Amino acid sequence: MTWIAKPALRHPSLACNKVGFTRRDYEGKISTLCAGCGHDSISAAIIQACWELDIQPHRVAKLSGIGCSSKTPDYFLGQSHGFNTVHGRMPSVLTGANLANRELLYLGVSGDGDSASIGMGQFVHALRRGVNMAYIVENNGVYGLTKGQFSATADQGSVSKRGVVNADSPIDLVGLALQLGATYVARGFSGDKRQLVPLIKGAIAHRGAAFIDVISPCVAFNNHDGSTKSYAWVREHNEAVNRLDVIPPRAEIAVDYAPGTTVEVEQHDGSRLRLHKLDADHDPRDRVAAMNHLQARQARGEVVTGLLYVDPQAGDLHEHLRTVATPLNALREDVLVPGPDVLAKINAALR
Ligand SMILES: Cc1ncc(C[n+]2csc(CCOP(=O)(O)OP(=O)(O)O)c2C)c(N)n1
Ligand code: SF4
Ligand SMILES: [Mg+2]
Repeated sequence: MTWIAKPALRHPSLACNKVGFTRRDYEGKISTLCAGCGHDSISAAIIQACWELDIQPHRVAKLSGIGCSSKTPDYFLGQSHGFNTVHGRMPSVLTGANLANRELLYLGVSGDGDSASIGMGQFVHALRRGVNMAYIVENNGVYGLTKGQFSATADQGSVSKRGVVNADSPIDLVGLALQLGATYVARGFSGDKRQLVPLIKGAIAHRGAAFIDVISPCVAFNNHDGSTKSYAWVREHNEAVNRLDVIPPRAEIAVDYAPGTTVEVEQHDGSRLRLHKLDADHDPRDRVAAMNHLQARQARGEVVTGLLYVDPQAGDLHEHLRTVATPLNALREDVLVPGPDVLAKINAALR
């Protein structure tokens, strides 16, 4: 059996959010992943983030490729739109859907194999075009679904379960996203929900291309000594640059951070990202500084997590293309096909 439905029973005393949904309403089918897989923790963080943001489930479109990670949209947001694409093709399908209907919130879920190998050509263009989405890579350094081959994000020198040493240079998707022009770039760890939930909330509230690389240990094939994507390794080498709070528009402001250690940025939708700086050197509004910081810490063998970079006033693909405010899929036929007279005028203007 590849999926198991959850019982529909709801305890009447479950807490509801502002739009009347319980946390259970954001769940999906019962996961069939290995017990302890980091991907399940990421699904739980997505559920929590959407519930806390008071998002109406029908406003979300979740898209994925192929892999254990790409199976996970079946395990959350069971009342949302979903599209499980071909391996590595999620970004182009998401881009097309976003162009057709700009009113949905787009959640792209992928794996390190799905995005950093077969889907690399798609991944880079979705980011550089500024597609309005929250793009999450569940990064375990292996192809989990096909039995644990090294993926392109596996660190040089890391050792597979069978004892093979990886000789290839790794692709760091965070560094790549910064270089490509993504306007919200973060790294999380599936084992740190306190950090991950606000990172996801901030990405969903962000307008533009938001990317989160989440280190997500594969307990079946990449959680042994010698792996740099295991629970033990990431816990030992995790260097968080900040702690994030996301304050939705009109929410009461409660200050709980020491003055002088907090950066606050307001996003398009009026939400505020409040960043408690753990590393005094790091300014998340400076792309070049973020790239330097990442490289410097990586050279020391540290896994940098937190919100690395944000441009709170970024534009998105619709702004770049100057599309109309009405979603294209809601335009009537007479607007979409204005007839030969209008076409003749356009042609005349181009002569
Ligand atoms: C076109 C095509 N090529 C290869 C495969 C085989 N395949 C399935 S999943 C996968 C890699 C998945 O790795 P990743 O995206 O890291 O997901 P994980 O299972 O690790 O979460 C591959 C190569 C496929 N399904 N389709
Ligand atoms: S094989 Fe790895 S990635 Fe796939 S479900 Fe099992 S632990 Fe998770
Ligand atoms: Mg993987």
